[in-house]
Amino acid sequence: MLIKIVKTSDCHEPDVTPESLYLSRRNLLGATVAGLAVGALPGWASAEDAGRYPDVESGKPPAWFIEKLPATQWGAMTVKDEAITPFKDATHYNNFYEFGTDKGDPAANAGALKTEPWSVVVDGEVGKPGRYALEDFMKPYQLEERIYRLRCVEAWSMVIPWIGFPISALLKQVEPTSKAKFIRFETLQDPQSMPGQRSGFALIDWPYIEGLRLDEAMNPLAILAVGMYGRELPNQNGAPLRLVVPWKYGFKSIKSIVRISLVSEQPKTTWQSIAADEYGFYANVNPTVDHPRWTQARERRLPNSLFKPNVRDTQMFNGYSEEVASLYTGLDLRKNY
Ligand SMILES: Nc1nc2c(c(=O)[nH]1)N[C@H]1C(S)=C(S)[C@@H](COP(=O)(O)O)O[C@H]1N2
Ligand SMILES: [Mo]
Repeated sequence: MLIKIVKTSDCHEPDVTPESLYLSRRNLLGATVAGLAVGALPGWASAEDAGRYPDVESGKPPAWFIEKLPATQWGAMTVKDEAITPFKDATHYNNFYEFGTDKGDPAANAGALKTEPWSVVVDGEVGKPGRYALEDFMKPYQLEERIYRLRCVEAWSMVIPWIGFPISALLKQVEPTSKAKFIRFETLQDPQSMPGQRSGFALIDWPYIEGLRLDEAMNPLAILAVGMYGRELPNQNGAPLRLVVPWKYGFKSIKSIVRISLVSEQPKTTWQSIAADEYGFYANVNPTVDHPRWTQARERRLPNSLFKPNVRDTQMFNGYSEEVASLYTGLDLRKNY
């Protein structure tokens, strides 16, 4: 069976996180959540916005991002009683196999990704197909901050303040035809800047592909993100445009998107193609349906360590049942994992 041959590939890691990664970290949570401490302010943001995440570094964001930021609606649909994961952890413990399979590889290697200029193609079953420069693609949308849990299928989780806009707003713009039943997303393919695409790690048939049913994509929780922690997305987190679907396992939240297609058939997604018995199309977070090789009943909330394992119970739909459970009435979630 395929998965036995390709051990290193699988979207799993040992249960013990290297403690050195976390033991030395300052705990920034109190300060960042309350937004009280104002550190070095990046020149591009208003003092108030920068004060939300005072310890976050930023390069020089693109002009379109700076222009949109002041009108951003902060803190919508927010996880209120759980600490935000420190920026350092959210940007140095990543899955982005285009840049390598170790958690530190994306931070180490994604600097080579060129995100400006960037274009996005919208095609398939839409009334208004097109190819857009990112700044034009973004024009119709107002940005919102959404503080969401992110639960990886590997049983770790974080809480991340994203900046983005609902996919429903995009669908309104592009006018899906009556044949459109799914939305399919594609990541950039560029072996020159993405070492994972040219390594011997040939398991993934690049580019990375993900998809949603159209009604899932219409759910207000599903967003396309262009930023996090009050700044633009770091490359390792999927700059300049990524999907965030917080009630599904993290692998659905595809990074560095270059193509969005409305399609009539369920798209064949990357992890499903690698091991369909382990990673399904739906990938809804579900504590009662275990991965064949580990339990999904619990998760490690990062940052954690050997001494502070920070283990918590996994919630159905990652805690978003109220918003999304009705999408799946009548569907056997054990079969449609
Ligand atoms: N193109 C692409 N998108 C991807 C991945 C990837 O390897 N390639 N990994 C996925 C997985 S498994 C997870 S858990 C999340 C991690 O997002 P983060 O690194 O911003 O926390 O990105 C998802 N999106
Ligand atoms: Mo993941």
